[in-house]
Amino acid sequence: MNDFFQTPPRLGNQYDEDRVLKTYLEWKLPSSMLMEIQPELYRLGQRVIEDIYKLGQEAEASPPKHIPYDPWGKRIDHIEVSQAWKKLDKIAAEEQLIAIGYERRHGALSRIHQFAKLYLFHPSSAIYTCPLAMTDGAARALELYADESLKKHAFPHLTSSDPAHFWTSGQWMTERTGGSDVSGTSTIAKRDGSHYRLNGVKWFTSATTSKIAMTLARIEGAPEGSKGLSLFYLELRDQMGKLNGIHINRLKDKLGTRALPTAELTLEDAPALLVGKAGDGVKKISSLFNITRVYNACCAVGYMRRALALARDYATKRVAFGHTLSKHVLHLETLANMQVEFTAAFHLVFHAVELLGKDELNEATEMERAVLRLLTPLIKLYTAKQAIALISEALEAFGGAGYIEDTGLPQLLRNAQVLSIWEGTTNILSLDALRAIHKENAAVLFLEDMQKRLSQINNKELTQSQIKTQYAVQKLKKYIQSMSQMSDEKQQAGARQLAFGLAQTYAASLLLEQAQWSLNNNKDTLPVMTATRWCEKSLPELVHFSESYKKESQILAMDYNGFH
Ligand code: MFK
Repeated sequence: MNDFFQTPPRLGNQYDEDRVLKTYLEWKLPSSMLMEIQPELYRLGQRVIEDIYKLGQEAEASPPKHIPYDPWGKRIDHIEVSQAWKKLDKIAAEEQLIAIGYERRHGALSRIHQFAKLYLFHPSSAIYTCPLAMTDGAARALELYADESLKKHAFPHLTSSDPAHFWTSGQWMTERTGGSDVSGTSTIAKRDGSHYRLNGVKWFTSATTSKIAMTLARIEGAPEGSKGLSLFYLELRDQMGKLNGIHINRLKDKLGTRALPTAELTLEDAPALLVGKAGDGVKKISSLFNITRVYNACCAVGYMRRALALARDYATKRVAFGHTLSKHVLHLETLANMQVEFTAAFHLVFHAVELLGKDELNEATEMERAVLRLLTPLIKLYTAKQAIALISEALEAFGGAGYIEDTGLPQLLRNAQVLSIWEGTTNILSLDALRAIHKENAAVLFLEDMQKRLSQINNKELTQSQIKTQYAVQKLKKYIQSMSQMSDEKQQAGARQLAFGLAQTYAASLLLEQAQWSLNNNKDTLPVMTATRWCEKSLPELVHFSESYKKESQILAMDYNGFH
């Protein structure tokens, strides 16, 4: 009998083994700050393969349950979550996963510290990063728009590192009429003394066990459409733990993110506070979802790195045709391309994180603010697609084992699939990029920023890639200039390719800058290989949309030209 058993993949310390993260932090942080936070990152890098990993797996295996009635028939709408999910909440507070971003002990660089921890935490956390993302976004929206008394009441809880005081938040935007277009929101807010009462149905409410939520509603008599919406704050339960005018209709049965309770709710006179003045609800909640979109991208790169770490380790163990996979050139080629994809995504995300920190402290230049505005939808849309593709490839690197539940691998792909859907789909974010280009003139400054970064590349090893990227910037510039002659329809048809092109070219400029820093500082040539390969393979081609191209797209999309 054959007594062979395959050796499973093993994860090492997720901070210590992550060359890309460590190099980035060395590049960006003053050495005193790095020395201070390194032990903490090392410790978290170990926890995410030990206790946090186990809790994440337990939480995935014990999804939440909705208990509508107590044994005596009384409506209670209890959502029972696993002990593991509760412990992840406690760990998130203790690890200061939100607090670091708001204590701002390292000024603008605090966001880099915080997101480095979130990036390590995410892949083991059963997506506890979802409530954290919304909590961080709610803290930011309250910081910007709430009156002093609401801020004083809620903000310290959202940013607390004490599990006994820490609150998480939900973000309820989606109704049955749709999540991309919120103009049909039918939740009505009626004034009741100093607060409001909300009535309506919310169709997707993630992390429904959170203490508070931020939501959109139309104040009685306000205009139709999205312009008539206002932003509201509500607390889900009263002092006794009873839901405040909220009925849980059911929990969603989802493809992934199974540890995370996502509910359909009916609001019946639910008490709520108006955040800021009436109106401008979408604009105000955009301060929240612009944060959750950065989280989404950070979680995408966290997942990419995890999938690669597993596939890379397995390649040193799995033997096929007489050799380990790591000796097969085609397999190496596959892993190499995945590593390049991940590194490009990593730099896009952490550059946005760096700018976010500066922007929040009013330390960003006009150019940096414009770049952040455009980069936020770009990183969200681009890294989500990369993560799904890369994780799918990583599963294939395990052969049949990648398709088997208890290896823990399918869970990665299922969970990653949500990244391109929630917080705005790829197309909605491509249109948001257009919004940033038109409303905030962001493209001009974005292109200038790339040109400036590229003009500072002077290592001869990087010249070819520098020239290729400069050429790509020129193509983008020409395309963007030509948009002034295009109808809105044509601009929209081209929005996704433009968004991808901007993201890919911006990534090239960052990879080149990082490669130059590495050559000059520690003589490491690996980033040169990464940048070179990215510039060889991943710079964009742009289609110019004509009337006949548009007609062809319609025929192809509907697979019908009247012929058959
Ligand atoms: C692991 C990480 C986890 C992440 C957490 C996941 C939790 C899941 C919870 C959810 O999924 S919640 C649902 C998420 N839903 C969305 O993200 C909405 C997607 N749809 C859009 O983003 C639409 O573009 C949008 C709803 C914003 C369209 O609304 P409108 O009202 O038709 O847009 P309009 O009129 O262009 O913009 C209204 C104002 O907001 C304008 O400002 P002004 O009033 O000054 O003109 C816009 O400039 C501003 N605005 C819109 N998007 C903005 C923005 N400002 C800054 N940044 C943006 N992104």
